[in-house]
Amino acid sequence: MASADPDGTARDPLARACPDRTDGPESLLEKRMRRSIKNTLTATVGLGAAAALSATALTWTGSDVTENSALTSAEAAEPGELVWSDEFDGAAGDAPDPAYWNHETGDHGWGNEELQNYTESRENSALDGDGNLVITARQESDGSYTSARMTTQNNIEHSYGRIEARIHLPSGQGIWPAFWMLGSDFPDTPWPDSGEIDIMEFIGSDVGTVHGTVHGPGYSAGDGVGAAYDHPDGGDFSDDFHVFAIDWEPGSLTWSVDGVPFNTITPDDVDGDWVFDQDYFMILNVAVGGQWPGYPDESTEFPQEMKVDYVRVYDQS
Ligand SMILES: [Ca+2]
Repeated sequence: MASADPDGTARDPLARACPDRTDGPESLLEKRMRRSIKNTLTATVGLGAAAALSATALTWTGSDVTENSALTSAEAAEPGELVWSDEFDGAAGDAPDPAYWNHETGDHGWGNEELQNYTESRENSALDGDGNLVITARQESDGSYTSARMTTQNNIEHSYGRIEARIHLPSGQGIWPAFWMLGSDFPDTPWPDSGEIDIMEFIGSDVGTVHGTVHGPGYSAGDGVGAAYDHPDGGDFSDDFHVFAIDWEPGSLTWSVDGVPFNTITPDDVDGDWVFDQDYFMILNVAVGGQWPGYPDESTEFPQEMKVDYVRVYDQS
């Protein structure tokens, strides 16, 4: 586990969201959006997984043919063999399987001035008996916040293929759930050189949008490279379960939501070394507060639950 640095400030990968302390959430979002504009998918409402497999008909704005081709080739393949999954079957109140999941604990802000104390308590992470892992962010009686952050480091580490999770997101001002990955050489190789792939981040006050981003040497924190994806019906991503995935090949990462691809990143898109040809481990967490999402206010309801139906890893086909 990545616990050698108890105060977390030196190596914390979640520092990705605070490039400089003068950068407010809006300007950071603008920065991310600016980088994402060229790959923004427009108005392909109702495109399901099957249609996504023939992605040649997608409509893009401001993109060129080369990028369309890259997307098509990345999405044209069926995922390969299922090589690992956690379906979170088990009795209500059970711990997530310790053969797969580590808990990272602490209340040091995690590099982003976050408020929560991550715990190993079943109050913050447990199976629900209906096939889901539930990570619960709580406000305790003393006003403090608790939640959970779980990783597969040293247990499940993988490269390439499809990495996906089916998640019912929490929401609210200051609520910041994520499904993401770090290079398995972390922390021996410090972040951001170790690399980070954010399959899904969600700012709980902005329920119509999810974000997919990479960070590496020369393109980390607010200079991470990625795209935002808006709910195709103008709806709320916390309304129900959604499937968040990357399709990952040597030299290419494609993000999708519910089978709809919305961004592809290749070495040409990053201003530094491509650090995505190595094994990565997975992370699930719900942060409370931080420089990007801002902080809970009187509108924020607790507890907030992130329900995860499954996490699945497929080899390349
Ligand atoms: Ca399940």
